[in-house]
Amino acid sequence: KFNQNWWQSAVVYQVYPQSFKDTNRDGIGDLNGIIDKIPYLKTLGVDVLWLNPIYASPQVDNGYDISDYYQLNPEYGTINDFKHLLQIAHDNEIKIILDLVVNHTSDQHEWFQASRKSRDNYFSNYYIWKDPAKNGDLPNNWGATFGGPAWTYVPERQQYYLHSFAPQQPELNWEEPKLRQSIYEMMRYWLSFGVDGFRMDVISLISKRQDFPDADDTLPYSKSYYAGASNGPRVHEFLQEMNREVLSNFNTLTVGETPNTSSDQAILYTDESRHELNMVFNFDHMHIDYGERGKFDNKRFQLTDLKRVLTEWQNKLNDHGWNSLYWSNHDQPRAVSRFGSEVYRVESAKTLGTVLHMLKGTPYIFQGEEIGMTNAKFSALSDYKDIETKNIIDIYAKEGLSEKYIKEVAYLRSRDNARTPMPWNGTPKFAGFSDVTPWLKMNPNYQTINVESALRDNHSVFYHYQKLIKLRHELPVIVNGKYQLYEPDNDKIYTFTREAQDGTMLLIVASFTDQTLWYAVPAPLREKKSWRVLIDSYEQVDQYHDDLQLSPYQSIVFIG
Ligand code: TEU
Ligand code: CA
Repeated sequence: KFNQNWWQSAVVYQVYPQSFKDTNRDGIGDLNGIIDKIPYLKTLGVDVLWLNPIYASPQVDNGYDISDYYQLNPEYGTINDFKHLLQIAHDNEIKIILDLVVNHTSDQHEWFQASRKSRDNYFSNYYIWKDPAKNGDLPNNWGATFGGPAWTYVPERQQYYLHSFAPQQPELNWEEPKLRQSIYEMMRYWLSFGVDGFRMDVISLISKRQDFPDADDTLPYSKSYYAGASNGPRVHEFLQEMNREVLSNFNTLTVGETPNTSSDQAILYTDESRHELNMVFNFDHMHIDYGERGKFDNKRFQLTDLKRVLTEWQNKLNDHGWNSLYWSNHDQPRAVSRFGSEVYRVESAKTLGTVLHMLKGTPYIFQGEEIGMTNAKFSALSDYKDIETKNIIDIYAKEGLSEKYIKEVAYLRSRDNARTPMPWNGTPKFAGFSDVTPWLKMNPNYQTINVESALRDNHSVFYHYQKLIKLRHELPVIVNGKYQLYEPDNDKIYTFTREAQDGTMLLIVASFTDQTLWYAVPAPLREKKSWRVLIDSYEQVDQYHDDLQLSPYQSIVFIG
């Protein structure tokens, strides 16, 4: 062990439970399916699994609408199945973290069912209620992420409740001390049960400005609640309290999902001396291809922008705080389709892996990324199941945009691209995921892109990821080395170094183009003549040269 915190040298693998592996033939992935695949994950070499929400839920937003924090979704299995999964994972030295969704619950949660009844019962204050404005209007101008206003009226209370997402996801009121204690109690329950930490959903939104200010027009309507909800006045106080009351008593990994959070604010969340979270998910590199209409657009990113935002976060969180590293998750398109190339699929998947895993921070692999899965080309708009995509399809159709364009942006950006079931093999119906029709369509390319073929091919993306993970476990410079960017304006090649205190250096040269080209290593780095090849995505180069011939999407890491 060369690092004081285990989570700094760990690699996390994100499992989307409903799409991982179905064992009881209902077309929905389950806990026993995850148990079945522990040997696979062990072969890959990951240290931690993050499971998206597995709790009881009406599934309006695929489990991010929880109706009971203490019950599991019966479709995924029983509490004993979960105990069994934890046991087997731990036996294999794999930790498990759960999603913690405490900015909102489902409207079916008993707290909300009680809260909505009257203004003076035990749970009245568990949610955010506001009187109508003077003219009977909405309390303010905030819109919700999945469409419509962020306020919904309840006649019993003659008040509106706040919801940043769907109306079925009412916002919890963190100003209420009883609510906070209820949350901490629930967290202690799961940590005592044996889970190893939490990924905290939209944790940057839990503290609202109590004046609930109108948003100005710099924010898109669907995100206008940021005006009074993101990084609010008490968010750090609440997290420090949570840390004192819960986290400090357990050996956990905590990662906060923090929309609308700058790198400066991220330091406040993750600086160890502040006792809040271990790391946060930053969104800046997710926004470099947003267009005029936001996420659902066909704009392609620029490599120079990617380098700029990744470098900013690497530098800002070098001395204080810690980064989390990701290309994709259940809310984002597939990495290859978005930041690489579907033509050079294997090549670009490997290079994306290399770049991410050579950065400073804790890498997160989203299921299927390790076999280079792509976005899913669905034949009909009705194949999409995700609430966000359906809402956008509706809005764009009303705006009069063509079906062709709507299909294109859904293909480029829908959350369902990441959510298609894991293709374990190439057999028809249904790729080893299930024997019955899955809850969401398979990616139609499962006959070529699947786990079985990746495991059969020594040069697959899978084995490249396996090597990257192993390197992180062996080389302290990958965990601790200081990052430096070279040639910020080069729009084809991403070159950076990592330098450990003992002088060990890594030089990473990664091509983001489909051309073959000659690349002159920057002058200051040529001096250091003792470079050896650590890993080459093409497995061809065996020696360092000042001038490198790079094939499409090739990346090479040198050590010296
Ligand atoms: O996502 C939070 C979030 O900020 C979303 O608006 C996200 O940006 C969007 O999905 C991208 O288009 C989290 C969860 O990861 C997401 O799955 C949930 O739907 C959301 O919270 C509500 O719980
Ligand atoms: Ca099942």
